[in-house]
Amino acid sequence: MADIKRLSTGDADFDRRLDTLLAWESVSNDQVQQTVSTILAAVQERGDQALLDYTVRFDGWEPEQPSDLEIPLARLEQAWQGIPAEQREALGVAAERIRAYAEHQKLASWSYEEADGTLLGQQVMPLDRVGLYVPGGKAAYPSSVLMNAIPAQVAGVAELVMVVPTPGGDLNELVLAAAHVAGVTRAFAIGGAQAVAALAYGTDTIPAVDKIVGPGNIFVATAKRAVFGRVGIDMIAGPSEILILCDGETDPDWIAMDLFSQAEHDEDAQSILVAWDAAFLDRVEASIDRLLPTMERQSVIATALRERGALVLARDLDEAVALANRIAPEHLELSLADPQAVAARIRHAGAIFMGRHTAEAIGDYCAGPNHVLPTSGTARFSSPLGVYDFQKRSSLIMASPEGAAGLGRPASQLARGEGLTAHARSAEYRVPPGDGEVQ
Ligand code: HSO
Ligand code: ZN
Repeated sequence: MADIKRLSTGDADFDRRLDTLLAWESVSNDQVQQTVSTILAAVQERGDQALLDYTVRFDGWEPEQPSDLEIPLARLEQAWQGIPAEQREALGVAAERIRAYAEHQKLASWSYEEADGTLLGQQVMPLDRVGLYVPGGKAAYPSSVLMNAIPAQVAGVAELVMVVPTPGGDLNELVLAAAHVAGVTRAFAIGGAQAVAALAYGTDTIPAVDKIVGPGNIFVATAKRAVFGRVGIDMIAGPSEILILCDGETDPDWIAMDLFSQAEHDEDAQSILVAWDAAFLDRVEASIDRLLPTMERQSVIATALRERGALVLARDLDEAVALANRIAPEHLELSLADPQAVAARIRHAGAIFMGRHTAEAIGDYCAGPNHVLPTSGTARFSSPLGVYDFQKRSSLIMASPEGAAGLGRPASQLARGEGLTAHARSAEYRVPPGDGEVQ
């Protein structure tokens, strides 16, 4: 039988076992912290020269001068032209759908006028310049380039600076093609903590950005955490997760493959099925056994299922929904009858895939919604990456003379309560004589 845990909510030790299964610690160790702070300091002090040195050391190729680090836009276009037509077509379809969805997310400015003529509102503006980190190793996903860059472009960000490590100087054509179709404005062949540092502090060659987005390894994640505050960051993403709630009526092969689809990302990925029909869990387990040997990434999937996967027997749908809210998964599939009614009861999930026909995998590529989602239970307090992450808000206040008088009094009361006389008098100046100063 498949090497995947079987849990039942009725078991005495269920809570403890589930907590153990969900535990995920993304904090980096002292060694990583130390390395990252050395790299950040080096880039801050020595700029381009540090980038050149680290590129030789970590990426194994030797740029002659800093300008060699830049990937010209014409090179992105060349990659776009050079990939097979079917891939170009697929990237194009995905880009268009991601863009259309993102357009719906755009926040608009608003304002309203009060009875005395005072105007209040919120003005929404795009960030000026954003850095997009694209990993170069096993997780070099062109789809992630689209998911990170397109919302920024839709927000109206003028400059989109991509960095991508190029081990051995080898560029990934699909990544470059995706950057082209997504509207990246500058690209650099650098990676690791040094690329994050360059984007945060700027060098003679790399422009400093306002926010850094995109996934990366532990060094990149640690560097992003470290520069947060000087620049914005999106989130610190953990391994992929899928939670499936199934009423037992979906083809068990479909369910097994959906579990595999996230398990194949990473040995640490998490795939969990919750059903309220024990015989169905047996059928899915049989599908796992039969299908696993046919998978290209069999060993990654097997490890992920063994270490972090589970088939969970719940008492009923209500208990399954409660479990989903407790787990707050990155991806939640509702493979059951009336998925919309059930979705309305889900309070915590990065993305909800409704119905038997909605494979999570289409969401990873081309459904339209973003595949950069909160992981490790962070869906309790955060949301998918979206256009709003590339927009910021300014408050607008315009007091009418009448409003200034009306608000001057409570403002000066509170200011004097705080012992701030300049505040109080500044507000009182706008209160016409006779309306009375507050003492
Ligand atoms: N499922 C991943 C995204 C991805 N899948 C990229 C395939 N390519 C996010 O959890
Ligand atoms: Zn995926």
